[in-house]
Amino acid sequence: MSQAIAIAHSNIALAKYWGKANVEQNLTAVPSLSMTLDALSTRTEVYFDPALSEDELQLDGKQQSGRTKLRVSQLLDRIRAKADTVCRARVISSNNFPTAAGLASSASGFAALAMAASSAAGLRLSSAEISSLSRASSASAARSVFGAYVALNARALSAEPVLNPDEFPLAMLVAVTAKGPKKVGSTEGMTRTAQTSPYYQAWLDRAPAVYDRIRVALLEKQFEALGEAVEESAMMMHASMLAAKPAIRYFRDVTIAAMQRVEDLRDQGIPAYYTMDAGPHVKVLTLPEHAEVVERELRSVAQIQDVISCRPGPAAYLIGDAKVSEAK
Ligand code: 2P0
Repeated sequence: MSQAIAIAHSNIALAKYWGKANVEQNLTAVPSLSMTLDALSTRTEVYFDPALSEDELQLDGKQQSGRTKLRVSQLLDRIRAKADTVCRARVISSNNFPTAAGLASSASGFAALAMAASSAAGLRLSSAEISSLSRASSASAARSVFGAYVALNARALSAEPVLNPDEFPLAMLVAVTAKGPKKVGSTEGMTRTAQTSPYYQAWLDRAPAVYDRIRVALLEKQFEALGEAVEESAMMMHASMLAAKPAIRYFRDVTIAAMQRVEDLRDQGIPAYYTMDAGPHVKVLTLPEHAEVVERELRSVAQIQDVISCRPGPAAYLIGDAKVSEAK
């Protein structure tokens, strides 16, 4: 039996991806750029076991079936094809944050799975190859293979690192507004937006220029220009979804209240900018020296349940066989 354990960290897109250029291969229609987060991670153990007749998936202590398990098996199938084996696997994965609630669990999840499973299968793949395997399952996962600031170009097979954390240390405060899974998953939401939103084409037309501004502002360490473009990317993406039929609205009243609080902070001279993904949570980008006050302000917003203070996180990595858990 061969086994491996990997840890990957979640990421939040500063420049958003929404929409596919190729559904079958899961290639993205627009370029995206993210920050890998140190405080949100997934730990995944993979055991290839000849005694198994089918793959098994345990997620946060619960045996999984259905679509979640199918997506895992599809990634394992790609690895089995590369490694020339038919051996089934037992996968044990846990997140240190709520699963499937818009905190990018599929990003860290599939990155950790691709790294652990390829290693357990005896493959020695480059980071770019692991990123490509992750992307085929979930595009945002391609970015979680790398640390700090990471780009995934439109139609790219794999992501690439853009900047080291020490070159531009930023803080991302994740305001958790509601626990539990979201109503419309990202993949379904993207399909509906592409098929029904009159603003989808406008999003496709404008997103690359906003991505360029985000990339340049990051490389030139221009925080205000970065923050303004980050908000623009999020709002343009959500506008395209809001115009879908039926509308895709991830915002709740608490989401709007948190956005308002961030704008109020800016009026008081504190540089902070919000971004939202496929869920009600609000993520606030600020400079490390303002992180404490921004966190305190967010905690005082009614209905915000928790605030997770993040800094740029590491690339995905394997951990030694000695640390394989006894419980299987
Ligand atoms: C992003 N999101 O760039 C965007 C912003 C959510 C909003 O990537 O269909 O789970 O598996 O490729 O990667 C979430 O979508 O979607 C996502 P699939 P994924 O982070």
